[in-house]
Amino acid sequence: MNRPKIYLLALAALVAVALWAMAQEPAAPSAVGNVREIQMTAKKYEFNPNVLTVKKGDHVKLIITALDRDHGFKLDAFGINQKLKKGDPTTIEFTADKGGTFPFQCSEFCGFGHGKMKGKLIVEE
Ligand SMILES: [Cu+2]
Repeated sequence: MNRPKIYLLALAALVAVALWAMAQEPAAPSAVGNVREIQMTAKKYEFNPNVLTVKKGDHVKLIITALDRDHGFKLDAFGINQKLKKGDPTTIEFTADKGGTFPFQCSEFCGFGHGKMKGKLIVEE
């Protein structure tokens, strides 16, 4: 065999291995729900978006960035209470395994409007 042919064979083998490796990627943790990635921001005194709608069974990945100061994200129904450091995107993951409407709120006192800094998660059955 001449050299170019060997290189081509080696390249083909590499491509085959790469394709095989991609095909072996583990399936999503739950076969039922989809992964829902939602970007949010938090600032005095609102979350944006402040209404989140997902489907029951979805694996929810919230990526929240506090813009103006530290805030918090508290979603009691799913046992979540996470501090959000200003400027650092914080990832919060959970599985929406029950249907309904669940309030969330800021859990880090951030000023006179803190008590009004809230939103809701709607999990559709
Ligand atoms: Cu607050």
